[in-house]
Amino acid sequence: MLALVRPVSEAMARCELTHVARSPIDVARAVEQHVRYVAVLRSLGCNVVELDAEPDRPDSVFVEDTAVVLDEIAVIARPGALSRRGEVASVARTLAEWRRCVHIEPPGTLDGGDVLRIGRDLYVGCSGRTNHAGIAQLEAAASPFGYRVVRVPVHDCLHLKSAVTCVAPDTLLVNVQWVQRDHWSAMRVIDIAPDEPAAANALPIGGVVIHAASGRRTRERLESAGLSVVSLDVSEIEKAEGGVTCCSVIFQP
Ligand code: CIR
Repeated sequence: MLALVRPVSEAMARCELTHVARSPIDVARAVEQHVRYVAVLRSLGCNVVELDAEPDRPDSVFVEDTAVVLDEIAVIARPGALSRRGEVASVARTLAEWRRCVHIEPPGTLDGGDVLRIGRDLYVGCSGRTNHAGIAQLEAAASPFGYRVVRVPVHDCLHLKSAVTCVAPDTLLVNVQWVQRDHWSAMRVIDIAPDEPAAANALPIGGVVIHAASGRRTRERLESAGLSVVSLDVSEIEKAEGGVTCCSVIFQP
């Protein structure tokens, strides 16, 4: 697997925040946490490609939002937050090495954090960041390759993948306060621990689930379900309303 990442911006303290109250971010600590995150990706067999830092773009570490890489094409996002639109150019240039790039155009907006792929199904969050025009453009780009797009309302959180992620081929980790589980009736569902609302964001790689250390009780649930978990302290990334999926775009080169 190839993992596209970008270093933490020095300006991260000026990040976008929607559902999280602003609290001081220790950028040096965020940098250390990100270095450990990248080391874990490498240890799990990912070939890491690091984009150049974008020091003036506070949220640029959250590369997940900039693109959706399918087997056949890369869909270059058009982030819902105006301050993030400039992040996509360098991602598109880099991804062009591996995929034909299709761009989401105005008035469409789409954040990669809203796209959950399960097989040939793309579940797309109707969130504050991703609009119907953006989803329709994603559908037009992906459906010729046999992908089915399913629109999923989310509320009280930033992205679909704040509320639900796939932790194993047949298993989801879900916060049912933020998304309804009935879109996935055929799958096994693990509920997050109720006092850890942000804990549904998990990143599975090669049979291991990367998960934030702040979700200790949810981690216990994952392990009780037979999953192997690597827990990472991402406290500063969480203060920027990010999680473990947001800091990479992972695909088969
Ligand atoms: C934002 O609001 O855009 C950033 N502060 C956080 C983005 C997190 N990305 C993600 O969950 N995919």
